Amino acid sequence: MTKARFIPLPHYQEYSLDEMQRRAAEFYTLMKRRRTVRDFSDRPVPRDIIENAIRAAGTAPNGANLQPWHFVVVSDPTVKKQIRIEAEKEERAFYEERAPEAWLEALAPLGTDPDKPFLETAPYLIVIFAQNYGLTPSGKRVKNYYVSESVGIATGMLITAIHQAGLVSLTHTPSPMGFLNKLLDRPRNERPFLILVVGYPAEDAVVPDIAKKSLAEITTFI
Ligand code: IYR
Repeated sequence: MTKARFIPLPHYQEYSLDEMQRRAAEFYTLMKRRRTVRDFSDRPVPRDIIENAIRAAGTAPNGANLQPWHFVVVSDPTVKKQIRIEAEKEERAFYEERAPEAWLEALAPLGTDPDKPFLETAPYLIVIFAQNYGLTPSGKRVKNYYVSESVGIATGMLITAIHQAGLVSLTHTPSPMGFLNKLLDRPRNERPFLILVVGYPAEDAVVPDIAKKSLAEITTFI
């Protein structure tokens, strides 16, 4: 059995109560400005911003610290186009055949449809893969734990990092997404989790007029 090794908690920063309250309020102010955007500009974005956002995502808490994720950053126009073609195929089947009426009704306020031009317009598609199990170099399976929770948390942190940097993003989930393994040459232990579309908003970008639930609606203090 491997023995645990401990070090003093590094870099913990305590703030005064005033400062903590100010920081909490300020962070909420920052986060409530985030909107999911579907109208992207093709303005280029320096790669180091994406690299640091992914580094931030990679700090996420996760099952047994096995870090069961892989991020494929797509900026190649040919690959983006292939992803768009495959995604729109699935989306057309979803919107025109597969989606139950109630699902389409739930989506109606968002105004989404099967056309996904942003998959080509935006400078980056970050395709997030969840590693259902690990693979040793010799091909042996290693169990991973709480994979969806871990990758979900990392994805949330990635979205936050992108917003904090001053860019916009869209969580896009063509379903099924199996085509991404083939297109991006990812191994069989990985399943596509979602595509995060990243860039600047188009100058004339619009977003649906929808609201978040209030604190009282989403919280119970006991
Ligand atoms: N995957 C489709 C449909 C879709 C589903 C949900 I739930 C959304 O919140 C938004 C879209 C699409 O990307 O259009």
